[in-house]
Amino acid sequence: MNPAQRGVAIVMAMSVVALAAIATTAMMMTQSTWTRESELEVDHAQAQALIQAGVDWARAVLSDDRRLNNVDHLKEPWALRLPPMPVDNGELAGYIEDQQGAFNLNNLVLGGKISAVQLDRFRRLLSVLGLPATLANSLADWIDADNEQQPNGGAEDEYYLSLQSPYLAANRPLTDVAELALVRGFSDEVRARLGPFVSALPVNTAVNVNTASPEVLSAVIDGLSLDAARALVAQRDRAYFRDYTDFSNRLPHGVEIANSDLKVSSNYFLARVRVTIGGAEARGLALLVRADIGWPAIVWRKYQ
Ligand SMILES: [Ca+2]
Ligand SMILES: [Ca+2]
Repeated sequence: MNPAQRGVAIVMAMSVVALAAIATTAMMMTQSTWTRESELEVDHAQAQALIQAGVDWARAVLSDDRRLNNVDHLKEPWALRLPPMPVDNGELAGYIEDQQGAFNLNNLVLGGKISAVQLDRFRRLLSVLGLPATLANSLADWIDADNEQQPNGGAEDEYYLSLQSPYLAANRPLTDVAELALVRGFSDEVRARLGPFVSALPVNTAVNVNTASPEVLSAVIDGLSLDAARALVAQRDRAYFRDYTDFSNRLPHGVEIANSDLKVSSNYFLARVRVTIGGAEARGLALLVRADIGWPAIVWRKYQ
């Protein structure tokens, strides 16, 4: 299919799920007593049904994509942002983000213990973003199983119990990037700067070199400067990496990779859906995990 045909196919797939949701909502509306009091509740239910339709659209698109190929890059249909689509009394819009194009913060710890290699990579990411290296220590302590504080900015129970509203270190993988708000040093400013480059996935994952930003590529590949990573991404925009060998062949002279934690495909995606009904806006997001067959499973979902 050419890009225009693909675009049409996606919009059609989206329309089908959206229509199903609208039908459901319409049924709920007929059943409810149409009083002023119930109006807000119906709008809320309608918004949730539409958000679910948006998430199902994302699942359908991702499942189709896996049937067609085992490579994931930013020119594929799943990566297109859809223009807002009109629905009853409002509109629905959404897009999908590859979570393996980001640095998975949970990679810092493997089997409860800090990975020195991953800790170094995360420090490089922090440095590229102009953030203090000490953040790597506090986050590693937050995730690792033990209660032994890392030097230089580390923090375990003793630190968190000394806060005005005390709590304990999680000592397990992050469930969501939003949890960073609890970790020592991760202020609003830090999280705003870091947010676009990180994810928090339930298992240790590889980085997809077809979707990773220059910042992330430079962090996870030894000897790849930010400028070299930018040049590589500019080249990738013209021709995506077909496989691992293709990627390693196109690296700058002298940069060697010898690790299996780089890939050209992804399994974890975030679906972001926005619904506007009668001027009110609702947002939902869902972390999806894709298997080789069938619709991706929902790891978690949130309404905002
Ligand atoms: Ca694909
Ligand atoms: Ca710990």
